[in-house]
Amino acid sequence: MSKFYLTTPLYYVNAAPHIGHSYTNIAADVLARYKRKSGFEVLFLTGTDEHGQKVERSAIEAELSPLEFANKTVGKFKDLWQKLSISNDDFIRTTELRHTKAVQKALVILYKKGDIYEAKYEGWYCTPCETFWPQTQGPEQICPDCKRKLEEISETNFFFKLSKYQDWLTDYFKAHPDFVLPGFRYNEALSFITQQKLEDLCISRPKARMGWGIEVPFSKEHVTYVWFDALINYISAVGFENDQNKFKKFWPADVHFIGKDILRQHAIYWPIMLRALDLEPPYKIAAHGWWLIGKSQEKMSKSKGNVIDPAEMAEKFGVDAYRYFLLRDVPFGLDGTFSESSIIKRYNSDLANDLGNLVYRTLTMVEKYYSGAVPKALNLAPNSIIRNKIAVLSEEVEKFLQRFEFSASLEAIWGLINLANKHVEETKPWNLAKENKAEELKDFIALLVEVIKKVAEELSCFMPETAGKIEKQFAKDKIIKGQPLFPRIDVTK
Ligand code: ME8
Repeated sequence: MSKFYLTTPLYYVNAAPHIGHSYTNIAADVLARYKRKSGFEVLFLTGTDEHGQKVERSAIEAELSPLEFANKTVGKFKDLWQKLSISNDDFIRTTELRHTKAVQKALVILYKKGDIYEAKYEGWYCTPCETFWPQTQGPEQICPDCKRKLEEISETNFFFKLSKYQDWLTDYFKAHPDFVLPGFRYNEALSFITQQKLEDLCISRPKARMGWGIEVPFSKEHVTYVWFDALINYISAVGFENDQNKFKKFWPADVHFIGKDILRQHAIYWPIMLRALDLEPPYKIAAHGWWLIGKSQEKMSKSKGNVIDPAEMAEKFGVDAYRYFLLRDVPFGLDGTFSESSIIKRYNSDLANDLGNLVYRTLTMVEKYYSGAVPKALNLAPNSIIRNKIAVLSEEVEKFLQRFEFSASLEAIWGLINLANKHVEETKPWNLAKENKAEELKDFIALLVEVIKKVAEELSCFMPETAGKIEKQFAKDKIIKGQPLFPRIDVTK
């Protein structure tokens, strides 16, 4: 059996999860479910990033130790994943022994090899991003990434020779045009390595300044820089340090799902770290855009008070409607604007009107004309447009999912739903019934049932609960008619 190993970022535990985090995990979950369904042995990994200054500072504010503080937030992530039907096979915390030992093992290998060296750093530093910005790159002492004020520091640290591998990475990119998807993110990462010389990466922090991290095995005075630590999780979870068989089986990862904010770390630092360790890069990196809030399209942040709780959205609209909205409304890779009114719009049109209506009207007809017994198809006049669409749908969905085009795969599924609804309106089955066209009616209803079963099959990775409900309603010869799947939301209420 072929394996498929996919990952999400490890989220910082300094704050509760928000819709952005849920987006990445939902996308990854759809692919994980899809690959399982296609017969792969799937390993779907998510987890939490628990070291570093951000977490340390939040812990101090909360008057807890960093680990006590992390323990509290980890629960929120785990509960959320369960609530959102995320089917991860593993959850890794960077404070676990399997991880800290793997990080130390990697550090020792690179240090012995001479790819890590000690040097003095004098320059600018962004605390929230935990990033060094050598003077040349920090105009006006503002962080180029987050735009907050930089701090000036001077200290001895350990550095990793990114620069040594710049040419190798450039060649690697050129030989693997699908390494990063979508394509415009690939171009962005490639231009980062072709348009400037890479600076070596500072991979330690002096304990005197920041003590919350994995101790550098060859220096008691330093802990590991949180990004070097966190990236290693992708190999520590599959046994880099403690299970060679598992490691051989699952590495390289098939895809790392990330947001565009952490592209540089994943597309540049990480492949170089792996190369220096004599390991293969991941096959693919899938980088999505951001969910922004409000008319002014702001990033979510605690300080702006505009953070949206995914659990609350799932409670309000249903887990599947929430999953559907995120993946359907914005093509993967682009930014989107999140609002409840856009969820309601999608819900009422795509879920209530299209999908819900098709299922409900079909159940009603089976009940009314056949006392609930699903008729068998006679295929008197096979509807070739619908039949063709049924025949090619799986292939279409597969093609889009291979390139992480979630929205396009949902559109393809809705293509079939819409054809079927249109067919109902054009055929007017109530007339067939009135005119005693029994055989045509049978054929017509049987085709609708076939469409619905196909739709449920294809939707099962996106909307597992809904697909399950539909499959149950049509599982036997006799239908089980329940409540409408997606009752319309009345916006005036
Ligand atoms: O960066 N829209 O953790 P993090 C869409 N610990 N996705 C968003 C988002 C938004 N507005 N905001 C966050 C870290 N995300 C590191 C990662 S990996 C080894 C270490 C999602 O808690 C998106 O996936 O800041 C983004 O890349 C990630 O959360 C950042 O999470």
